[in-house]
Amino acid sequence: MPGPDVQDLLDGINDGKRAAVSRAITLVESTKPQHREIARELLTKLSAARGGAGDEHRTVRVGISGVPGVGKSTFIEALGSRLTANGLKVGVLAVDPSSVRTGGSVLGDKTRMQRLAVDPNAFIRPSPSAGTLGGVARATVQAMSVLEGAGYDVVLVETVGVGQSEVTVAGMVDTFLFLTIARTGDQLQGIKKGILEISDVIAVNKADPNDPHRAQEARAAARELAGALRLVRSREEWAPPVITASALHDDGVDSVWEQVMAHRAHLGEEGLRTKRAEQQLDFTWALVRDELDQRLKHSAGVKAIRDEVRAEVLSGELPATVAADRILAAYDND
Ligand SMILES: Nc1nc2c(ncn2[C@@H]2O[C@H](COP(=O)(O)OP(=O)(O)OP(=O)(O)O)[C@@H](O)[C@H]2O)c(=O)[nH]1
Ligand SMILES: [Mg+2]
Repeated sequence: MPGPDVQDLLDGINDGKRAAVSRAITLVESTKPQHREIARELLTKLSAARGGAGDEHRTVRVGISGVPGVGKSTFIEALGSRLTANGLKVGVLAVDPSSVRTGGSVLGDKTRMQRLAVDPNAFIRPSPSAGTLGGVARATVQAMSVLEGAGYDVVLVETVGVGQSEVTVAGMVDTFLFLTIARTGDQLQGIKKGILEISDVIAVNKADPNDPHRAQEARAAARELAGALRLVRSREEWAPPVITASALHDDGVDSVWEQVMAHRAHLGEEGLRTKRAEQQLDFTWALVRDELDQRLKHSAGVKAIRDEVRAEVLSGELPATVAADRILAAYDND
């Protein structure tokens, strides 16, 4: 990709042109130094434009997580279609750690979002496939800025609830929605405590209205989950609501959205500002750590001693503390 013209892109984005949005996101996903330079300029100008309008908190940022197959994409299809029907512009981004692993992007998902995929008021972008989770997060946050600059009202970020990705996504959105399916008793233990700690709204999906047994199971699961949640989150002002829904039948999806809005109202203007500011600070350090990690990996000095240090640590000659000091010294001397 040749270096695109920033003003061209800005004009296109301001006009809400999808092609410009698409090109801008490709730009911010690029890891090439010369692209990063232009991307920085673009993002600075976009954020200045938004700040000037005084509505930088206008876009609703929502993270949606849950294990594979729980119905995230189906839910986004139902919710997104409702929102665009109400005249809102909806962006859908994905943070997919499996695409980090395989290097391929996994939103074959557009098949689960057939209506949204052709909806002129929706923009779906698969997970960037480049590099580490940190790299994907960086690209996603910037893609979000592009969408906000282009006047998108809602940005939904889908992520699979495995590994660290949900924590990463929770750190870039206003409200974090956890989708699960009916699980009770011992199965409830399978839900990681960590995810309950970061969720703002929880929905038990696949509570199909045409399947009373399943719907009833979902309600029972929701009650149990609400109980478990009270133990984990007893000291907080916001008690995350647990409700049932059926994404496939578009049932209860509106109630989930009401709860997302209730959480937003609970945060309030000032709370939202503080939350986003703190996220920026956390993200700053995450970016620094990620970059340092990359530099460490590519350091010539470290490369030169890596095998030797490895062998000595494995044979027991070299204690870990001394080995770490030697690696850091090699890095510093680069
Ligand atoms: N019965 C029923 N099936 C559902 C519901 N929501 C989703 N499904 C089905 O569950 C399967 C997985 O749905 P997806 O939306 O692809 O799930 P996902 O969480 O996005 O999955 P990954 O992207 O692979 O993590 C599909 O066959 C959906 O049709 C629901 O409310 N009820
Ligand atoms: Mg999906």
